[in-house]
Amino acid sequence: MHTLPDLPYSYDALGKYISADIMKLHHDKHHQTYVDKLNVALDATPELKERPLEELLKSLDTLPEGVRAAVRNQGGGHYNHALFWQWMSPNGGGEPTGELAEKLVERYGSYQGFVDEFTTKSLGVFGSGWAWLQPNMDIITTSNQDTPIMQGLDAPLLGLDVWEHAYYLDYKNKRDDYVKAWWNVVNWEFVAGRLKAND
Ligand code: MN3
Repeated sequence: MHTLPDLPYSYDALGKYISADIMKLHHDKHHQTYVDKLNVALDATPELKERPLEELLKSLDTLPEGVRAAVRNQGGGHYNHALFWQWMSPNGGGEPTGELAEKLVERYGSYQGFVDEFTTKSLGVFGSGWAWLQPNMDIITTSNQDTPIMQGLDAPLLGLDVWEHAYYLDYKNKRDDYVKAWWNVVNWEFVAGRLKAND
């Protein structure tokens, strides 16, 4: 049984940038639904129930056809959102330091250069999807709930949900305002920890 992880902070903790209304809807309804639908799909395939979600996502091609789409969409949604809550923090924002900062500057010229590139790619996602920073410092995007590990890539260091459900209540159709605000809550400590774990 997969379960919904608690938010690591209160619903209103990011309030200035992302409202409690959005956090409640996004976590309690959207994420919960991914978890529930994943469990329903796996109920029909008991042999997959004990396998870690990451492993299922990395081997989508080998899964029975009847469950593959559910693992991709609902499992991907669960995996992405479980990380997304941790990628934000009421103590977030500012700039990364240490090895992460060095690597970003090496690749993008400056922290701002990285932010600009990541923002451009986020705004370029047509419809629903995500933008990612990979351990090799590539910035990539995926559609729907697809996640880099499905594509044989490393687990992302950082990801941004650009589905409308992530911002519509606060920002209506202005995805650019949402992305601009989001930089103020990015949990760089968590991102840096993921880079370290990848070394
Ligand atoms: Mn979402």
